[in-house]
Amino acid sequence: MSTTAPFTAAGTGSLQLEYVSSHQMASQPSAWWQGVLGVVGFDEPPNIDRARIPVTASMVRSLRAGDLCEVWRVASPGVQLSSGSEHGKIRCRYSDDLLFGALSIAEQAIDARSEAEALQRATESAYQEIFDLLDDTAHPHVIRIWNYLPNINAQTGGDERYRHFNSARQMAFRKSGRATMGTVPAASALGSPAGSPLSIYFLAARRPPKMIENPRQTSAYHYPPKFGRHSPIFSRACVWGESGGSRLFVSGTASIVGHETIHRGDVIAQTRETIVNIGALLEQANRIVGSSRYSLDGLKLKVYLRHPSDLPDVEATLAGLLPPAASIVYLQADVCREDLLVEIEAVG
Ligand code: 3EB
Repeated sequence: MSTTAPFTAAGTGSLQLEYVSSHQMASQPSAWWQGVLGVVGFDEPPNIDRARIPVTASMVRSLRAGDLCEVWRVASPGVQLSSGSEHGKIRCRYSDDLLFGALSIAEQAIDARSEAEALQRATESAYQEIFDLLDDTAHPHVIRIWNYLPNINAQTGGDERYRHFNSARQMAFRKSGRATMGTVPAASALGSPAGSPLSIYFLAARRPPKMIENPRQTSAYHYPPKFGRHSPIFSRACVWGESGGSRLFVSGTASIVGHETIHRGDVIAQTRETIVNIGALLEQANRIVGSSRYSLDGLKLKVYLRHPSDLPDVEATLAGLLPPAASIVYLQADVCREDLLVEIEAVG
């Protein structure tokens, strides 16, 4: 290994996503920890005594396995990561190629005249901090970003909180001079319980990903104004890395065809439609990598249910569509349209 370069090149193919319990995590060897970019707990931040590793929580409740954590790791032997640092509100850790970052902002702590203004300020400052950090660390390309905002469907100041979030997110992209369509990150935006902080985590890279849109769906950044004055800024999916070791990031995907929600009130049909949408993204991804590298069988899925009582129906539906050994984490979260009962994101 080179001792002069600040970090050993990670090799783009070595980015791993693992779901492990905090118990399993505690018994990992230091070689495993050496490559950990960041750890995400669901209900609450996991209790990890590794001060330098960014640890966060989405605050959404896990519906099955108790204390699973989402671990993002670079698995190249001998990889050297930055030691983990704080930049304003962001905690991050990075290799030459990849950066994981996380931040949480309590809206209540923001000086504003209204709830809507506090949420917008929190969102804009979060994104501003992220973009500033990435300019500094030379990982300018956001690949994937996860947004968890409390009470996502609640009305305030004459609009839904998700829509205020969308306005502020779009403003932050514009102010930083970033594109607001085309080369925008893959993303998820979900509701966390009232009183939670706005919680955002992300992966960024030195080299750009290849963005993917879904031919069955209107691009989110082209949604008509009836879904909000400012469109959501995200791509349906992206592929990052060299073809042999690339990773596919599928954004939060739901039962939307064109720009309309379909199968209102029918969680089973919504689940099926969502898997058809993910299938369409897999096809696009395979076209980009020039092989049949990606399939439903190889995905790690995160399934968000609005109503925990829908879990048996959704599990049974997915059991009919996915292999028995599929990696699926079920979480309770409000989805960003009131008529959506389920949303699924994936990594391949
Ligand atoms: C949709 O397709 C469902 O606002 O970042 C999915 C993924 C959704 C990301 C976001 C929203 C977002 O419009 C909602």
